[in-house]
Amino acid sequence: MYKRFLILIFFTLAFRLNAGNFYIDKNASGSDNGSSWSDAWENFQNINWDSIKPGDTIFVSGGTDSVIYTDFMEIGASGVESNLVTITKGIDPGHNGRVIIEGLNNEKTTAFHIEDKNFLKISNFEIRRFTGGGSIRVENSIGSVIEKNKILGYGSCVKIYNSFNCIIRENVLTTHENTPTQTDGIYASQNTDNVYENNNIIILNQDSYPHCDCIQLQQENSCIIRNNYLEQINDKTENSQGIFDKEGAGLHVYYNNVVIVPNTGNSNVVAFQNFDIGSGTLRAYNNTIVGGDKNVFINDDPQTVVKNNIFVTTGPHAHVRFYLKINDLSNIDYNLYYRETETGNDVIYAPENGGTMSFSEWQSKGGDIHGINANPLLTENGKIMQNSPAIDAGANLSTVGVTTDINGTSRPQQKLYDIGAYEFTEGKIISAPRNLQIKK
Ligand SMILES: [Ca+2]
Ligand SMILES: [Ca+2]
Repeated sequence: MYKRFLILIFFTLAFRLNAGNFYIDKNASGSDNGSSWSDAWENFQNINWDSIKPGDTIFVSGGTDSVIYTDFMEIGASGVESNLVTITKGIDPGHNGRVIIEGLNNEKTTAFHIEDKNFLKISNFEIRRFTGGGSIRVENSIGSVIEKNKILGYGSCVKIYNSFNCIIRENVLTTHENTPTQTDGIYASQNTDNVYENNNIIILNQDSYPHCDCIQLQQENSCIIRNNYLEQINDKTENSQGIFDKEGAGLHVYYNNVVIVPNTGNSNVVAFQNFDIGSGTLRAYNNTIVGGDKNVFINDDPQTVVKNNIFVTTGPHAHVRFYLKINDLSNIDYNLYYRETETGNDVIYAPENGGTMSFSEWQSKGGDIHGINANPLLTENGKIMQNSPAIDAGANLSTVGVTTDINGTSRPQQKLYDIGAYEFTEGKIISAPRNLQIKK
């Protein structure tokens, strides 16, 4: 037994020692073999992918301040589950500046392309002005991680297809201000068990034609969307959605997201739509959803659970819509509804008599028995202020995995769970603003 343990240690160490570092620097002028900064590969095409093994890291030089690459990378190696292959910005002095990958005048429409390769991590790059679908594009991949990149998209920022157990996290994504191209923050299609978390996504595109969503999911099979700050800053009144989740399957869990889509009139702030072929079921917990005149929330799922969410709308139309009969209306509870106009309706519950109803009528049907119909007192970025009625008014959702807020602050603070994405912590924690943007 002891011997077997030693052998195990030996192999673990051997594997670790084997994991290597490789280097790319467009300003290097050595042997171009990737072995050191001085002998770094001089462009992305010169990478010898056969030499890249699980656990290896490829560093790209950012110089002392920044280096701009007009280049693209077709990923040619895989990691394994316990040892990813990492592609990231340099960390050594003289090489730890910003790595900017420039799309205009580029031969390719995407900066990084993962296809049929697994367990990769792409992190800490600045990518701008790529015109294709996905400045980072992932297809048929298992266990890959797209992390801490800043992308200015002239098309969609991150696209991921037919992949499994991938994570898109802590990216700062924004778009061109006026282009007829679809500029989604994240466009995901036909993936299974992916996680989309802690991203800041701001859609600036004003063009009225393209369908620009902060996050769009198409036929996604089970996913988690949590701790994201999602905002549309433009004049579009349609084709501009926060989360658009269509024809999914499995469990789709959204929590601690702030979604702000103030101008929308004819599209949705958050839409969960099974249509004919979807069978997905939604769990929406502790989101703060602020929208224009209608369609803040659409749902096609009779088994849905919707708790601890703030729904705010600026107009008179009902903003929360349940199209199908909910099997158990006690699953829709502890939400706060607020309509800025004095007249109008709060909820559309389609199975019941045409379905448009005030908050009190909704409660008389059995919805939101512990809910609130009052101004949540939000800041511009969706935080609750002191004296907000959302403070200590939520259900304890620790059993379903909600134990922190959008900033990682543990729940509950004070006595009980707050409603919405933020737990109120007056004077205790200073956090960075979530609506960061990258500049051109
Ligand atoms: Ca879209
Ligand atoms: Ca609290």
